[in-house]
Amino acid sequence: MNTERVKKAYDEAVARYAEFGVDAAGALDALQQISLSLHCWQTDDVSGFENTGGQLTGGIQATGNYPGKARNIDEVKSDLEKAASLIPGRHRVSLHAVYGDFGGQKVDRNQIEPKHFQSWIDWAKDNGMKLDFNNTSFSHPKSGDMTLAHRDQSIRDFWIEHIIRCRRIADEMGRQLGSKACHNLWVHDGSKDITVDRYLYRKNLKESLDKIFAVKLPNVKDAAECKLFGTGLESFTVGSHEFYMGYAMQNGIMATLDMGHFHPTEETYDKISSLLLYMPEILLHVSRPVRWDSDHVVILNDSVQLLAQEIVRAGALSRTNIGLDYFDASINRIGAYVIGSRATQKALLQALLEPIELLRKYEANGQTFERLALLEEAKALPWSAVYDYFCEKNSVPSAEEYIKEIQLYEKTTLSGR
Ligand code: RNT
Ligand code: ZN
Repeated sequence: MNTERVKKAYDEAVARYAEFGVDAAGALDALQQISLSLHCWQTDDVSGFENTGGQLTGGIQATGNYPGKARNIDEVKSDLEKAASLIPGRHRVSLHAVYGDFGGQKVDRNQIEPKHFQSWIDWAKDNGMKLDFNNTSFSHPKSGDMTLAHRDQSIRDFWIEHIIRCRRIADEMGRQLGSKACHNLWVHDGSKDITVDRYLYRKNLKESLDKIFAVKLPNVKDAAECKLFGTGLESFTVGSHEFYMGYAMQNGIMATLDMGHFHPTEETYDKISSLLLYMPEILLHVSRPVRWDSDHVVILNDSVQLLAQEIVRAGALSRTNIGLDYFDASINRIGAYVIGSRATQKALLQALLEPIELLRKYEANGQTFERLALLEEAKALPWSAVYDYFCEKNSVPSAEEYIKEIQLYEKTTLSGR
């Protein structure tokens, strides 16, 4: 876009926001400080590089077969670099255990070590990025319907070992990169049909977690992710929201809120102010469920806007780790990163630009008409001019200009795969 026009529109926007006492330049400084954690698994539809040719299991699914899927670590890196070059600001990358650099060897999940992720750490260093990490308990012959909650002690032990190793890898990432790594623990454990021994499975999961977290690690921020249900595991999820909420509070770890993991009529944002009264930090998986936890690409919709508003209104930016989690195999995958990341940033910026002082005053005075009217009017304030300027300031294409960059990358790079 024409840089001068962007600057002019931005200056106009600054003046308009100033009429509400909102400091638009200050909002951009705040946005600059927010790092999103880009989930590596959008590059290859959650396949990873164990070279076992396995299928995605564990109640999750990536649908579509858009060409250009990353086939090796170099392609994942190249795609992440391309996406990052089209998203303003400095961001993190979240890896899954199956994305290790195994050098063609068969390394089972209970054998992975920090050395398998050293090339990722070096890459992150070279690119000025920080890393986060996730255990992979799905898509494995020993995972079936249950892992940490399994009736069989030897299966539980296998997965306990895997996750302790994952936390050690995260610790090493955090240590070398000088920024604590979030380790997100998610297991799909559940069952398809009526389950009568629910207490037993939950007790098993709790005991497994106690063993996993008994190992204290200084460079890790631990989180655990709940879920309502997975496909094929519709009747019972061992790690429900209440389960992990209790566990996280009792054990000083973070709860992860994945936007796809609640009832369709439930909104994720409303959980934030409750959780943050009891735990110091939380982790988000920004996603877009469509009818179920279908992990569509994040867009600027009500749920994401409500989430961003709640974080900003609660003054909770520094206590919220913002990760993305979706895997759409039906569109250009780099485009998927860029749309979702930029939508999340736009929601945050809108929230940072909200005329909150006046809204709070109205609320305190019981002026509910005025509050609703200003909330409506705030939707139309020129936030997009501020976002375009943010892109230009970060030397990243503004507005729709990234579309042609992605088309070009598809032509020059992806189409050869
Ligand atoms: C699955 C969880 C989990 C995964 C990733 C791949 O329902 O949301 O976070 O999406 O670990
Ligand atoms: Zn998730």
